[in-house]
Amino acid sequence: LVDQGMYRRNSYESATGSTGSFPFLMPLVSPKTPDLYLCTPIKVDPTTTYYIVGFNPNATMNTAHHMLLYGCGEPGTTKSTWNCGEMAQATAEEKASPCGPRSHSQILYAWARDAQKVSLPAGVGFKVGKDSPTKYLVLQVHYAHVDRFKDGSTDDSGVFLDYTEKPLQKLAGTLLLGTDGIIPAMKTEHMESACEITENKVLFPFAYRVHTHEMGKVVAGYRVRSNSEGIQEWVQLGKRDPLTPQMFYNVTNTEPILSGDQLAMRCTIKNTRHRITKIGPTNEDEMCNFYLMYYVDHGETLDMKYCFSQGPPNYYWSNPDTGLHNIPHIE
Ligand code: IYT
Ligand code: CU
Ligand code: CU
Repeated sequence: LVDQGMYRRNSYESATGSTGSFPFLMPLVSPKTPDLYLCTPIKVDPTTTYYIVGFNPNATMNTAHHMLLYGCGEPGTTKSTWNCGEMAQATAEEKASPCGPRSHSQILYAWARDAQKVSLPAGVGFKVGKDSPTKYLVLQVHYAHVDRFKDGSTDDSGVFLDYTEKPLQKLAGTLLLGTDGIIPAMKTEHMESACEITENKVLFPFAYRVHTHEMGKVVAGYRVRSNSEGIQEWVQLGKRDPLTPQMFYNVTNTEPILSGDQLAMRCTIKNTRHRITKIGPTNEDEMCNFYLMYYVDHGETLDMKYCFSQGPPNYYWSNPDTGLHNIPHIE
């Protein structure tokens, strides 16, 4: 799976060639500052197309607070590890991704709280390597407490990537819905976003993940379809308290998403501060994200990777400028 020319440290890959389990682990790091976010990259062998079909975590909540696995066009750096947290200088527009600037970037896997192994649906895989924009994988591990490293102990938290080289027809993709915007002091705000699917593809949704910071109350995503009478039918894809572990969960409805459907999301954020809170990368800021994982059967995943709105006070579902009239105020 890995380009051996550039990265040799994970050299105990399966020898069978066509399928295997690649250990993508932190290279025995010893974090010394609490709340450190460490990233490590691997370059995928660019001469071969691989399909990642499962994720087997090698971590415990005693050590790792959370882990995220990103697919990137370019990594943020080619150092073997780097501090990829906070990024105080990053603006909300730059988004807190450990991929290179303006590079292709998507989250493939998320782990928190002793979550178990996950397999994609049978026959579904994330395409990486030769015939894919994902040329690198970046693992991010959040080390919240570092007491156990005081004596120089090291850590190899990470994830075993189950992969195959046998071509799969069903390709997995992620779509990220989110908002910008501000939440007034001492106010509960709804942050909303919606986009129409305009590509002529059939999406089979299978997992979702929500993300906010500490003031998030609920995040929900929906498929919205106008029926022949022009009435909008709402089907829930997922809804969750964002302060529960922010990993991928099964969608609540697996009905296909078709061209012409809208995808809509809402975050309810309760600003308990006596000052405004804006969308941004730090804990002093908030975020509002709904990730949808889907597969397509034959053909490529969506060109559309993001669905972001300006959020409050400029954008709500009911904004007459968006064409999204009559959207009920569901919670
Ligand atoms: C401003 C914002 O909403 N940032 C999110 C979403 C985001 C993720 C990725 C934006 C872009 C990306 O390439 I991947 I552009 C955000 O940073 N979310 C956090 C992580 O930092 C990714 C999260 O846990 O979902
Ligand atoms: Cu964490
Ligand atoms: Cu965030």
